[in-house]
Amino acid sequence: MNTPLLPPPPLLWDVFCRVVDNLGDIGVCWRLAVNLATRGQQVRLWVDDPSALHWMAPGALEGRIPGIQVLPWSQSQQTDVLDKCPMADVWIEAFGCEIAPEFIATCAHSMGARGLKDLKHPAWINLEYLTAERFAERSHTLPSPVMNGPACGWTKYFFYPGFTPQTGGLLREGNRVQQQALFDRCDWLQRLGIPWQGERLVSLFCYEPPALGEFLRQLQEDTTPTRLLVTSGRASEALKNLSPIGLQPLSIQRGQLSISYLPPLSQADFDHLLWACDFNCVRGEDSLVRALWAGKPFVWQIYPQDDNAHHDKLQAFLDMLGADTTLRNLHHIWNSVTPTTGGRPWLQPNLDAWQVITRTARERLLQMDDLASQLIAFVWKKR
Ligand code: TRH
Repeated sequence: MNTPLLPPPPLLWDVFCRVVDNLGDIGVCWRLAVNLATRGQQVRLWVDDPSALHWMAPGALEGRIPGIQVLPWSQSQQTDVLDKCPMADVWIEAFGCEIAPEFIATCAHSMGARGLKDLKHPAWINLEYLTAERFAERSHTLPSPVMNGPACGWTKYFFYPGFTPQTGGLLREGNRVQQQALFDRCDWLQRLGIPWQGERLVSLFCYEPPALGEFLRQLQEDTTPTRLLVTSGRASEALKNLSPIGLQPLSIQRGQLSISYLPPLSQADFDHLLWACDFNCVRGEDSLVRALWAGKPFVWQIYPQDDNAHHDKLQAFLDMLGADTTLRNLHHIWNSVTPTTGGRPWLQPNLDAWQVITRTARERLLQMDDLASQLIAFVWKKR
């Protein structure tokens, strides 16, 4: 008789997150922590600025999310605290944030002191930024030997999220498709107090795209009425700074355009927003992935880099997406790759075509193993 295969025992993961700017650092790390925890893992999330978790993940800071403990970064530098912490099986350095030297030293010394020198040190992973550029495939899982310090001789591994099976894949919940199928947008909009009358819904999560004013003008003059759902923070600030529109406390109406300003949403509700809308404006990294899973047409504002390195990254993404000319034009204008002048490149009549493009890419991406599952499998291979 065959013995049934037991699932591997849960591991203890230390995820390290430094908030540089915006919401993506903590947004990605929190989703990763949840994805690992729902796959039976234990996670300690060490973060220097957890403030956004108050609204992004209610209950997280109070320890109410099973399997996840949020800890202040400063404690990762306090040897008296660390001496009482069990050693983790895995370390994840998110986006090249460097683990505190005190943390590494405490772990290395404790292994030495306990005669564990020859045992495996924690699997050490440098989780990189998401890109569709080819180097992600080439660099995924490459080792990087540690050359000095108390961890000299250990090995870190690069882990690249990505859009092909040769990369680490994307963060994705196991029940995502079923949840979206059960979603009722009328209920959700009502719960948020949005006075929706059946008009087209467009979400706005962006930095300060120079084309924003032109976009709003087009929506005002369109034949189809639109309600813009503006996320809190930089997007609503960007609107405030557009003099012809001006910011109102709740909602405003101009021509065919109505605007509703949203409160900060939990990550779960941020997903609901993308599910509810007919067109999504997203930015950065995590919301891009969520827009893909939402399967609605979208425009992506890429995180800008000084030397315009983000232009190549954008092209690689559009190639991966299989974007047609109109969708490329829209992205080029939204990201100031081409000037905003002339043309009315967005919305009708291409929403249907853009939706097909998104859904086709989504089908392909759904075939890949997700990032958390790939991380778990990789760590077990290295043990
Ligand atoms: O905030 P971002 O622009 O983050 C960026 C990018 O990650 C960029 O690559 C990185 O270099 C930079 O940060 C440091 O966009 P992103 O990645 O989409 O993260 C936003 C997160 O905020 C996402 O997890 C969704 C969440 N969010 C909510 O949960 N509720 C909200 O109301 C809003 C507006 C966002």
